[in-house]
Amino acid sequence: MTYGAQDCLLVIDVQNDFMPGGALAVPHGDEVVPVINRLAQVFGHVVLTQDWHPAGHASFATSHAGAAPFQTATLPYGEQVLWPDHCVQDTPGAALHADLHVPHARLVIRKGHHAGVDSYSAFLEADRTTKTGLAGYLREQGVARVFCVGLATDYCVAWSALDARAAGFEAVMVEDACRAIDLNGSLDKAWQDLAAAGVRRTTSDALLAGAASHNPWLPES
Ligand code: VGL
Ligand code: ZN
Repeated sequence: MTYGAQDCLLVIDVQNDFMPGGALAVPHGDEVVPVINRLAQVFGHVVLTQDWHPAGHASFATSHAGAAPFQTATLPYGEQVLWPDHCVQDTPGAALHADLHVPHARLVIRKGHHAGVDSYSAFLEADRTTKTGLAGYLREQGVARVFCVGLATDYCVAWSALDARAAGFEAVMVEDACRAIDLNGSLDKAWQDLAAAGVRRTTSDALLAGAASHNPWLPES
């Protein structure tokens, strides 16, 4: 496997609120940070995302009378899991993890910013209609393949990989560079959906080994 100008590392939601102790903690979420830092060194093109909700967002349980976090609600665009308040715009919880070190990241996509619509995906909001602009950006940059990493495997990373495929990109999940929430079987379902959509799986070791032999972006040691 080689990766170069047609490849992009897509780093999903490596934010404080998804870390242990955070508002919507993903178990072992912090463990992805050093893995992503290593991987990013062999990609010339890196895009980051931030979950970026206004206060009172429709995906927050606190916005629905009588609702508790991790229940579901029916919103105008369909079923929505209700979450604890998280990643509120411009709060410390919405900031990227302080140890994430990707100085050459070119673009940060902020998603979930419409008050009434969630967006797990970096490409398409939960109404399945409103685009973030990422597909157009990647296409203009000549990207053909995206490598998806970050948090959470079964929500924002999986939805982004599926939508990458739907938009015509090759998509690869780097499984040890992701961690899951795993709510009511969501992780098994995500891997099934990903396989059915033709999303491939690899590991950071395999990618780094491939980079050592082929990748034009690898810094000389
Ligand atoms: C996410 C739930 C709610 C994620 C974001 O980044 O996977 N999950 N908002
Ligand atoms: Zn969110």
